Amino acid sequence: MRQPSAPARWPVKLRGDYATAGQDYRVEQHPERYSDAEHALWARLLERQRALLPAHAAPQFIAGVEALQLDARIPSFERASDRLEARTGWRIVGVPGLIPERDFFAHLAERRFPVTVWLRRPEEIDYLAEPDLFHDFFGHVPLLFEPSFADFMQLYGQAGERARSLGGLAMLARLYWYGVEFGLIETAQGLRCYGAGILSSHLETRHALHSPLPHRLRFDLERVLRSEYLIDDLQRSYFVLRSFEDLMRAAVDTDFAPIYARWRDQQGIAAGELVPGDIPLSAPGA
Ligand code: HBI
Ligand code: FE
Repeated sequence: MRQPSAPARWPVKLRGDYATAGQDYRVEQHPERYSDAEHALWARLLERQRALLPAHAAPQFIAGVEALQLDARIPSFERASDRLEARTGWRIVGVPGLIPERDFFAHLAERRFPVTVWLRRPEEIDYLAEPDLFHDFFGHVPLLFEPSFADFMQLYGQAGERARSLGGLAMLARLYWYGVEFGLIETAQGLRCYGAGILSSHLETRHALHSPLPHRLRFDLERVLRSEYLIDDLQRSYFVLRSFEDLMRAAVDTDFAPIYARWRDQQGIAAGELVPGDIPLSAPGA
């Protein structure tokens, strides 16, 4: 039997309690154990991000937040899962924090989204180096109410094992980064954010839409698979979907194997660099 432990080769020391995790890294949430101070911090984070949504978030993300009926208490994963499962068949499972890729993919492939059970400290309200409950829950769960995106996430989990056998894991991780954590989408109101890493961050949300610095490029799957990323700074490029159906279709229709074979051993495209074929989209004004 494998003893669950924090994933090795992560750049920061992980703070979660991995000793109590099951073989698939699941832990109980125990919503009754959060302190009043933790609920208060959740409420602050929620109010601050919720205020940005009308002008910054994709309508599907906003609809997901509404469906979750969040309030000033840290949500129960069980209750949220019941709402989510009724809509797209996904459930939330508690985890101690980052888990090994293999286990993460296995949950996604079964339509289970791993959410970290602990909340950041008050002094980390603007930034922390590993995902916490606010990032995982507020950032990721709302879009799982969107049917195309929900299907894409399952497909992503299924693609993991195949990528491993083809030496494509590092490339596939870039699709998660740019397509799930830091994605933008075109809407009738202009560019909007849907990525969890954007919408769980006050700074990144404003940067993604209003800063003159980053590129906002038309989403292209092969381009994304070749693109390096920054894990500890505001992004220098974002990729823009036309629709969530497009993301799903690109993932279904593309044979990843020849793309891995073509680029696996090459240097990736540096963060913020432009290459021939890129289609920059105009920013919606500062
Ligand atoms: N574990 N809990 C958790 N959350 C993640 O987002 C996550 C992970 N393990 C691995 C991982 N992400 C990355 O390898 C992605 O590229 C899949
Ligand atoms: Fe995330």
